[in-house]
Amino acid sequence: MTTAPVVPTGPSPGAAGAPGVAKTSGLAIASLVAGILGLCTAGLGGIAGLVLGIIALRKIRRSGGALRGRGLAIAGLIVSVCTVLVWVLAAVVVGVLLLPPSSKEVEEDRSPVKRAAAPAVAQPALAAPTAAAPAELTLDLGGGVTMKMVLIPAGKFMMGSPDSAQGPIDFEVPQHEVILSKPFYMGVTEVTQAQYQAVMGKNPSEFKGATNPVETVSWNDATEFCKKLSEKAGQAVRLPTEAEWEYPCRAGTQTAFSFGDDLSALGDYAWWDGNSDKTTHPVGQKKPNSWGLYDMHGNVWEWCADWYGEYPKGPVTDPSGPATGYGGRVLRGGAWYYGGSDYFRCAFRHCHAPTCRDYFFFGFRCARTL
Ligand SMILES: [Ca+2]
Repeated sequence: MTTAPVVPTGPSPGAAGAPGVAKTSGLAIASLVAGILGLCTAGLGGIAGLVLGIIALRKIRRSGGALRGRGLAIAGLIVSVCTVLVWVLAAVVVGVLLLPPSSKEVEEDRSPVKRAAAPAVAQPALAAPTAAAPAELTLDLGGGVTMKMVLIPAGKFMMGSPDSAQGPIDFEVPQHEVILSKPFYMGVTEVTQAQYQAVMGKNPSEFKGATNPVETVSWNDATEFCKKLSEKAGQAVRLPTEAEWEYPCRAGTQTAFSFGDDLSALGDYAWWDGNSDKTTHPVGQKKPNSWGLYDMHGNVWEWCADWYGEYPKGPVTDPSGPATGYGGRVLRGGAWYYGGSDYFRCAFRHCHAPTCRDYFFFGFRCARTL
């Protein structure tokens, strides 16, 4: 096209072939129109415009510039070329969009964030993970009465007393590793009389007080309370196993008490013979241990789920005690009635018949399966 003769601006003297001029200009116009139409018809018109424009230019060149329409033909060609380019570009874009995703993109699409946004039906095997368990839990016992619990993490600890410990009771040894493989909730306080009344409709306690711990309850009474509360609150409430009691009592320590080995600090954390004035006291008045639990030492003994029996000789996971034991259920933590240091140690074990409700210092606290 760059070598084509210059198109005269005026009518050629030998322009006898007017029909030829008209025909060539018509081709050029057709080229332009086809190119424009090509913009709207996804390329086919553009190709037609190209063909028509080239034919027009060839005829103009053969005529030695006698034929008019070169500008129109060139314009038609430009539009047509642009149309074809747009068409190719559109085809490339569409092709990219329709290409199967790369393995990386597939992996990213399975990320938790995108998974959570995807319909559950479309990704049944990749359901969104459950929300993390809250650190605290409040159970509704009805009548405005609640029970607060805290999340106890899964973990491991050394249960019992070392052989060399001063004054360990025989059944505190051998000290052994316990793994608690699942987190669980533990009552922040002993079960109060208001809580017991709300669930059981009665209060057997000797020392009356809505916020005092319930006492004069047997192991059977305690398990019945947990069963009824589970039905009422729709929660899996139960007594803690003995290991589930000692683990949060220690709260990460291996000392005699959760606050160390200094007996002189006992009064800051526990109601015992030295400060109780011979009665129970409202729960939660002394200092909590570092895991937020009150009265793990003192106030009332706390029933545990296990039968009382010998400890295993090696590491155990999620222990639940012997099958029958020695006829008694475990009690832990000491009580307001008792003096000395032994009864309040984290490792100290006590027991009594599960039917016994003769003592005004036997109480309990609840655990809840996660
Ligand atoms: Ca207690």
